[in-house]
Amino acid sequence: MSLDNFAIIESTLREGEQFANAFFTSDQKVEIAKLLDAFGVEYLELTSPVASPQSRLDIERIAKLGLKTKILTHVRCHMDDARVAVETGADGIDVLFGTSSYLRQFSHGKDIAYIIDSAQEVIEFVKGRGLEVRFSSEDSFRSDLVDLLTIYRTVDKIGVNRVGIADTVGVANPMQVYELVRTLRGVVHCDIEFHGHNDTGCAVANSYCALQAGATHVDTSVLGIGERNGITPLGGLIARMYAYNPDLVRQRYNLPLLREVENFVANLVEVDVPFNNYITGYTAFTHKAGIHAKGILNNPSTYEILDPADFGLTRYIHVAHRLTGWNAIKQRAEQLKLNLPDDVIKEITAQIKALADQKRLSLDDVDVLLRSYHSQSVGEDKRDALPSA
Ligand code: HCA
Ligand code: CU
Repeated sequence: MSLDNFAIIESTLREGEQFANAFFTSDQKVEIAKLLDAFGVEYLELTSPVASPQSRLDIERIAKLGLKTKILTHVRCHMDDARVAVETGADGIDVLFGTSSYLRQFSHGKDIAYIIDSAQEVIEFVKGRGLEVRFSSEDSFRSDLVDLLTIYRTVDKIGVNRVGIADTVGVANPMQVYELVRTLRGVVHCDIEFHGHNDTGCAVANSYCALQAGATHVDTSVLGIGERNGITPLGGLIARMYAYNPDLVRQRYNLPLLREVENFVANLVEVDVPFNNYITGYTAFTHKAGIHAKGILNNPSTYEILDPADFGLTRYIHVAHRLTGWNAIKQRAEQLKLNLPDDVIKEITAQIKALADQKRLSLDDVDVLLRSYHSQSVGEDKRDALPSA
């Protein structure tokens, strides 16, 4: 399986609903679903229909919208839930079981034979209804490897479409993810999904390593919202995949919509988009040091692996500070349509650096200086041109 065949399972409307500040009305869910569909994600995962009556109605409503993206709902690996889930109109059901010793001991207390029996019943039932079914084990990285592989091998034989590995507590590192997915790839024939929490900042790297090791599906949410500090952010995964294959990402996704969907969700859950957010952060395309500015002006690829124009964004060169360089100042003069020779630009740059050693400068300060030099030089030109008395 090649990295180019990855699919995004966008879980803002499931994992994202588990974010502390999340409350989405039915209309807001529809709006998020439509935006993500227009963006081009392959799947949307929606909160379990047994979570609440409105959750069930919302799946039914979204499933009827006729979106291009496939609709999944997410339930416990239990017939009570599966019976309701198959009636919602969803295209597929993601089922989940806790296999870690913590969950077996402190949560549901079930043994592996019981897990396999329930999985078999649920998978056969969902498949019998003609729907796609995924089986995933919660807290996979703190589960016994032999147990895990036994369960996955069995569900693969039963005919599950996909098995899922979940780093529920965000404990895994990229090499561990690679190892586990690689091992699993040798054991099952079905697709493999990765769901990674971001407690130690590894979610994007872990997702990418999962794909490198043969996973086919990655779970994301807008801005990474979810339990605690969340999961793999959609924008982060997009940035990562773009770095790997820009053409593929440009073809598949409507990239300028990323900022729109992020702003929409940020607003609903009352958070700001972080300044250092992947792609859309306030400083994501801002260049500062003189050497960087010069490189960018000559060829943006010198310091940019992502082209802001692909995302409907623009780069910004920050010139008003002591790390500035004359190439950046010259560019600013040109933007202002002030024609000044290079030696004058260099003199102005020296002045800006001296001033910036004293205080924080604004772009206005730079502009005032450029303009005053310019009017001086124009004045001199005019004087030169005056007829001599
Ligand atoms: C949870 C469940 C889950 C499920 C992931 C999956 C997790 O909220 O605890 O279905 O693959 O992180 O384990 O989000
Ligand atoms: Cu999760």
